[in-house]
Amino acid sequence: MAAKRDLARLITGIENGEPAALRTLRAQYALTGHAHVVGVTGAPGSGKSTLIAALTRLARRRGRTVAIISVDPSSPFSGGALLGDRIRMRDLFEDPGVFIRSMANRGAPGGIARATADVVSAIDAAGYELIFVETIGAGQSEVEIARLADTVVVVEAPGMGDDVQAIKAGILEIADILVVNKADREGAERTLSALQAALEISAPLAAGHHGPAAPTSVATATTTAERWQVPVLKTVATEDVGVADLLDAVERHRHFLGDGRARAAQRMEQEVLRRLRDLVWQQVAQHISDARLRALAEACASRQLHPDEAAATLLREVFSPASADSQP
Ligand SMILES: Nc1nc2c(ncn2[C@@H]2O[C@H](COP(=O)(O)OP(=O)(O)OP(=O)(O)O)[C@@H](O)[C@H]2O)c(=O)[nH]1
Ligand SMILES: [Mg+2]
Repeated sequence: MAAKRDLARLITGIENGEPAALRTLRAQYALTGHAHVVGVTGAPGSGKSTLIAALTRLARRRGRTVAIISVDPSSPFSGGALLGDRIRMRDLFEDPGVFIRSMANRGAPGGIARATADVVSAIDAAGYELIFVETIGAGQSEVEIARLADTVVVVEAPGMGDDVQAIKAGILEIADILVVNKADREGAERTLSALQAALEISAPLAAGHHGPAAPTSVATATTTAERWQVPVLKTVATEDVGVADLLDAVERHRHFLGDGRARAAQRMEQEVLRRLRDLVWQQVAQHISDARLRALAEACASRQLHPDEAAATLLREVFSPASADSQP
């Protein structure tokens, strides 16, 4: 396994979009695809970091190497951590078999989802077996990050409003495992049954965030035996209660996924298209001159040209520069 220091440096390079780091990443690509990537998402303060810390300690006792990526500025894993939290997790920071990294939340070229995907890839290539990715479960970018994961754990806590947060945020659909953390708190049972009820409603429609296309044939896709039953588990992360059951469920889900080639290919279609979109935009943007853009914008402002026409004009000019002279 690569030294933590080297890995940390590579990740900084990735975050800064350094060409050398991206070259290394591409060169190492064949080494990736072995880690089990587990997304842990949920409302702020639901106990995601505490739960990940507990899962990590247990996974270490089971002999696995673990990495934790936190896409969450207020996390105990990141710089803004409360000192007390960091001290409580010092054993993890000092364990050579544990790599912890928080993502810069802003400014990553290509967006945080892309940067996170690349960081996961770097950690995967470095040989870590289990990778936890912590995100706050709100908004599109978190859902996008969750999609990177093989297994998505959605964490709820009781008493965070009458409605179940996961349903509101629309992240129930992406959950492979649901957790009611802080089960020592009042209202845990209510949250648990609310989640179970919500699951029963959505279960016939969705088969986890990987959708029904993962099985290799239509015949297997329709058999219930192939369908993952989303478990709803209770935990008290601060007291290690239910953590072993949760890690068992995570491992069971990995088992359920199997070697995952078909699923990976399906996910790669999206990945390739996303990168194509970025690439096309970069290439197009390169060829648009500020002066030309300003001229067209002025034509739009004086209502001589519709913005759609302006955009179409620019596109045409980029792909056939020779005809540019004849344009308005
Ligand atoms: N009573 C109780 N408190 C818990 C439990 N799990 C976590 N906490 C506490 O809840 C607070 C928030 O926990 P975190 O692990 O930081 O929660 P988080 O979801 O990572 O929070 P953000 O990263 O800020 O979204 C901390 O003070 C924890 O000690 C639990 O099971 N029971
Ligand atoms: Mg956190």
